[in-house]
Amino acid sequence: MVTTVAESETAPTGVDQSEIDRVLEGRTLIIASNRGPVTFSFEDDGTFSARKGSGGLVTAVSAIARDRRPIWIAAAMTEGDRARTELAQRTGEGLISPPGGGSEFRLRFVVPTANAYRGYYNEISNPLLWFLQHYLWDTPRSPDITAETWRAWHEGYVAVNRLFAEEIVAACEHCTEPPVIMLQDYHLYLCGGFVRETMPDAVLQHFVHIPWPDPDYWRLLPLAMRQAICEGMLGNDVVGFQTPAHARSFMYTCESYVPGASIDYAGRSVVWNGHRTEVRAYPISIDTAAVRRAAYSKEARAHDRYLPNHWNEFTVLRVDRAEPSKNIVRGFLAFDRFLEAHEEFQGRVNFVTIMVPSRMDVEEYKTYLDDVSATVGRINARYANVETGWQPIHMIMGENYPRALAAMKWYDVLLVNSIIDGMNLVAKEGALLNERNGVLILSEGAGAAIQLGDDALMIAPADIEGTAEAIYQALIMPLHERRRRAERLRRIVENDDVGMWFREQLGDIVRYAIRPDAENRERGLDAVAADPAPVPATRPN
Ligand code: GDG
Repeated sequence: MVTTVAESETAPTGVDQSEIDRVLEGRTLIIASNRGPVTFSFEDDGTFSARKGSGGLVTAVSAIARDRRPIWIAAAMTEGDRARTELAQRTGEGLISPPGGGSEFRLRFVVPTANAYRGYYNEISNPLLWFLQHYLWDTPRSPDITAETWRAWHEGYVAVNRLFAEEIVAACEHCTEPPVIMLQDYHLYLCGGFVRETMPDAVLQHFVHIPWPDPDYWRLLPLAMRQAICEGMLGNDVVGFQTPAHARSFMYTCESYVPGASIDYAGRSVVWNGHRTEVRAYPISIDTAAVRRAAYSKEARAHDRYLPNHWNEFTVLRVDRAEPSKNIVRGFLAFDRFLEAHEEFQGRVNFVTIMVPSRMDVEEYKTYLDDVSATVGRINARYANVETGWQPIHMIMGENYPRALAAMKWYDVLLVNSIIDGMNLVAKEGALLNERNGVLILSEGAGAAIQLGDDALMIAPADIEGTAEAIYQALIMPLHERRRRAERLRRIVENDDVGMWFREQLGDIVRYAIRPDAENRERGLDAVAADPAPVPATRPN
């Protein structure tokens, strides 16, 4: 059964665009994320060139925030970023503009030492927090929190979050009004609290792109770490999650691990240390116009010429970063089972897999990719037909966003079977772009299930037999049924552009963090205590 979102949990903020514009005018907007909107390279002739940063987060946020000319704070990822920062410091340039005079954003890089960055990114953020938040641990064996983890925590994660906070504060030096600061994702959980210590008036918001697990699972991290993470988040005025369930888990986690936190589950807020934090769900989406443009661009059309070599009478597609939470191996096992159970489809259906290599410096990712390759090899060996040259699985590897979008136009079935994930934007891109009334098979663990589940074939992510059956049902579904579902999916995505995701966050920032502040600036804790909403500290059933 598909979970529906209670209306009150996603209701629009009641703040219209003109009020957002009026209230935010004159306020500096700061966005902070680990990865920035561009990365620099140092050329032989002494100049710098810049390349657009990769990843869904950067694409989504930069597309919509640029009208407000934000200052973007990001970690220096390349030698070029570091050299460009040195140049800016030497010349007193302050903010870095992208080459070519683009004015849509200005940049400041945080430049941690290699050791600090390794601890923050390669030891805490990705192997620990990402795995925890996707429920990916094989708990009898992992994680092991050792002295080395603690060193990475203090010298890496805490230290780099402090650097981000310092850089944010420095960027606000000349602000006449308290700036609006929007923090992104799991790399920066401590940052809001650190900024609040120095700038009590700052307007702070944090959006978490990945799931937020239940308190029991968080217990696998030492109390001091999980408590610091929750308290850091409670430095914000508003915290946002992909789904209402993740937002509720956050409140449960605060109730469990933050002494003195008072939770209002009905009003969706946490009061701690004299400060109220609103807890909301903002399901992220795609920039529909930009995705369409990219899918029909010259670059994407170049792929239209050879991609059909991979298609068959029926084509099943998946597009993912190559990583364990996407559940790629089980998807292949389900396809194997489908071919076994429905021999009549052998030779007539191809499973095309587009995979973007990801985080190959994390051991589990490498091992997972090995598992994927071994599974593909085994299934292809089992079914390949030497006479016709047919092989069931076609694997296309490499970073190429236009190619991924071009492929989405063609599928008959799109498989998005992630185990537990934030949103899975691929489901939305496919629904928007597909031209063949393709059927979406969607995991209950994908955030997108809340919006798209009624018109997709839903599967439990570990259910190989059920996924095999869903592939069969999708391939035999009558045209009128496929068309009805595909049209509804497309309409849902068209009505839910990423612009709305951003506007709703700005609306809540205005509603909860700026308006009450302007009205009650001097009241401090009184403003919290005087709020008419009761603050029951108990969980709803
Ligand atoms: C996290 C959360 C959440 C595809 N090939 C390439 C490429 N893509 C694009 C896809 C899609 C995006 O990458 C992946 O979207 P996901 O939603 O699966 O995102 P994650 O990367 O897992 O990121 C996730 C998301 O944040 C946003 O909040 O939905 O749940 O895990 O747009 O079309 N992108 C590039 N090169 C490719 O070859 N750069």
